[in-house]
Amino acid sequence: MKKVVTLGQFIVKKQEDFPYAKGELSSLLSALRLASKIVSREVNKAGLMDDIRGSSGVTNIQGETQMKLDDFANLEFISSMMAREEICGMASEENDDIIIFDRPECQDGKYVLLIDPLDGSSNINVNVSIGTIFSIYRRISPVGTPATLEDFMQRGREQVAAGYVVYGSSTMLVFTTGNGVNGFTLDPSIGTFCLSHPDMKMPEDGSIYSVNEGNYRYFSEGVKRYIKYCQEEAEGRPYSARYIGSLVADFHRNLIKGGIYFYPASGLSPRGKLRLLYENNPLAFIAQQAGGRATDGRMDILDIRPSELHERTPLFIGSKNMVDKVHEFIDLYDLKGEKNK
Ligand code: AHM
Ligand code: MG
Repeated sequence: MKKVVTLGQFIVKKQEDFPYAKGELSSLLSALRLASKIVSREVNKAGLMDDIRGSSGVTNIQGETQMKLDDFANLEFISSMMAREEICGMASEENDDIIIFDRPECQDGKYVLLIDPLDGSSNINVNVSIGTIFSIYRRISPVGTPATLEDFMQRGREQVAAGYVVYGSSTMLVFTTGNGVNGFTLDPSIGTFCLSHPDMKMPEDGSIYSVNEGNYRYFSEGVKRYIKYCQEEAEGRPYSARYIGSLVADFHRNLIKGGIYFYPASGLSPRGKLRLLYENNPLAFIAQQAGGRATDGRMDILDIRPSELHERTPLFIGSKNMVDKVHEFIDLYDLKGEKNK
């Protein structure tokens, strides 16, 4: 019989891999595991309960209407972290400012957590996959003092762990602590995440491109030319267009099958749409650990020094050779100043 490895067992076993192993990071991951299961339960019954599924009518900092499930997930992750002592503060895509955990025990916490509690929330009402994305850094401010903004404004390269949960046809938690990427599927009958995708590797090449092509006319010449390249019927093309509109789900599929996701800068959104700290950095860390690549069209996402908490950047992420290819087009048509046609 095949031996089942649960996420709990895996975390304990791998504790020695963690760079500052004293058990805090393991414990923090366990807290995330529990909160994810609770959110997964609520996501699964969202269709049954209008009061949860409906819009709360509150507008978040990005100017979007928050769904009630967003609120639920946000509060669940915040309260489950606050109840523990591993982290001294959190930043959430749903909150304007950082949340400082000021209990003395929390001020001794070595880590900060950044989270997009429910990404792709416009898909909740239509029973399409959504996700949670998280990112963990060691604090910069001294242990024993309150967390500061500086603790959150680190380059993606400084992440000690990152992951996502995809609430899809099954719920999966995928994470890295800088030693490869592992995926765990929730067995709902026993409420346990089991190792289903050990040592995940993103194929170097792929034949899927994921982009909101409705924005095509607003894209730069380089991006337009790359999209045409994906569609040209030569050398194994056309590629398949697959765009769910839930970054986690699109990324997860491309991680397994090979592909590229991009949300470029455009005339509509000059800095792109996605947030560096809550979405791009954690997925870039996972992509890098799985052998993929993530850039903003110019530089590696992981090298960008953030200048504000809710900063947006363009994102090109996925199979390494596909990201390299889109860069060829950007270099040729955008950076070298070729005129739009
Ligand atoms: P959200 O954090 O408000 O849910 O927005 C992020 C989402 C991504 O999951 C998705 O890839 C993208 O926005 C879709 O945007 P668009 O509808 O502009 O294509
Ligand atoms: Mg999001």
